[in-house]
Amino acid sequence: MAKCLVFVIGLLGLCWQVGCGQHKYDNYTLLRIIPNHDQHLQKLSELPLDGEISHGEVEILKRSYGVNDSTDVLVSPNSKKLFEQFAVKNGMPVVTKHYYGRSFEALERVSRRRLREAFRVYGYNSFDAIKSYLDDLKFRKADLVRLQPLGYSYQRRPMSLVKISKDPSAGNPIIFIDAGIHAREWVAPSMAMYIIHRLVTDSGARELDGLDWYILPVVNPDGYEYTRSSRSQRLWRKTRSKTARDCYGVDGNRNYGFKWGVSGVSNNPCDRETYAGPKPFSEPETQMVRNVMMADRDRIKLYVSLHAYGQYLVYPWGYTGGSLPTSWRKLDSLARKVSNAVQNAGGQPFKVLSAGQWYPAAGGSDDFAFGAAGIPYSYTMELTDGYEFVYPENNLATILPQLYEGFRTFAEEIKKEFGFASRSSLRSITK
Ligand code: 0X9
Ligand code: ZN
Repeated sequence: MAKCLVFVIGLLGLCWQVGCGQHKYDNYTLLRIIPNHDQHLQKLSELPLDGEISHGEVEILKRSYGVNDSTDVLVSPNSKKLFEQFAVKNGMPVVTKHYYGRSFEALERVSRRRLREAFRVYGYNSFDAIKSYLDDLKFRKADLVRLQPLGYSYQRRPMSLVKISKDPSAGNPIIFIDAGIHAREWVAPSMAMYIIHRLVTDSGARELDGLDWYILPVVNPDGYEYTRSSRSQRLWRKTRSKTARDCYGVDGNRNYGFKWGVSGVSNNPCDRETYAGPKPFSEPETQMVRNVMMADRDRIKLYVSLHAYGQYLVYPWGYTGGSLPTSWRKLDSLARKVSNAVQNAGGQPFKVLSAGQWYPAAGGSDDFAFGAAGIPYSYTMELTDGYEFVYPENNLATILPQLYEGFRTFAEEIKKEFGFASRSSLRSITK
């Protein structure tokens, strides 16, 4: 009886704090600020404004990379006015867009209904559906597909690396793609799965000649499933490890052990966005990606981490905007070729620049791949623009094939530079 009373009082306390039946983002507004001057960019780079806007009330969903490229912020009812004043005071146009409308509720109903549905290539699938599809693929396409168990996520979900190769013993250059380190960026795992689908179904495709592909479609399955569990958690970003009393999750893309913590991170375990973790590689999920990179660091020539949103294709360094790698021209030129290929297929071009010039943030997987594992081409690809994180599922059938053309270009170019033909022509030159 006493226990029961304690429970009820606890529940009432919780209701008082967050409001029963209410969701974290109820009445939040998405504000879109458009800088049209260098000074505006400077002002925006100072966000969030400490002291003015308390933590948890404002989430920066996307930053500007230059003038006329929007900064998107999700603001609570309390901080909306402050933010609008900030924009107006600094002379920046600000557009208001309500984020949690009825369409979002409908989306939740769909995903709930589909919780147990089978895998769909042009869809947002559950982690279980993805896993079953891959387990099955391993048998259906045994000549091409192998699954390498990597370990378990924090909540004990089994993770496997999908290895696709016509000849695993040939020692081909490897393209390594991962997706879904950020839970809410649903389009990324769908892109990764589409790449797998194309690689195994396109008969006569050249992408598998002289190249091996490693794909990890959901790096953060705990977070991913959490965003699928309810409308109120749709915008969760981090992992789900317990980091403090009542606080969960680490930003996996701040957790890699290269220049860890030097810029663009939060040290507060309760920060919903960019907490870097208690130490580098504190998360089993980032450890697994690191292990894949390090085990084949000599053969992996291209690493692409799939994210959303904004249609950016960025390369190291991410931890600083103050310097570029000596090979930045090569990184830049390959990215532009990829962007052109996507555009020629009817897709949107990418904004190409270094990640740190966009906004500095340390501990990303791209910097680790490039700076620590020595992978010569490393990118973060931010998929889609115009719908923030809730990209309409109906559009996937249009955009995934367009984006795939970018991956074909990646493959062609990596083969040209590192493939068997290039190696033998090199040998004949050096002979
Ligand atoms: O901030 C991030 O982790 C990435 N953007 S996202 O909106 N998907 O969260 C960009 C990462 C770019 N790379 C580095 N800063 N190292
Ligand atoms: Zn991301």
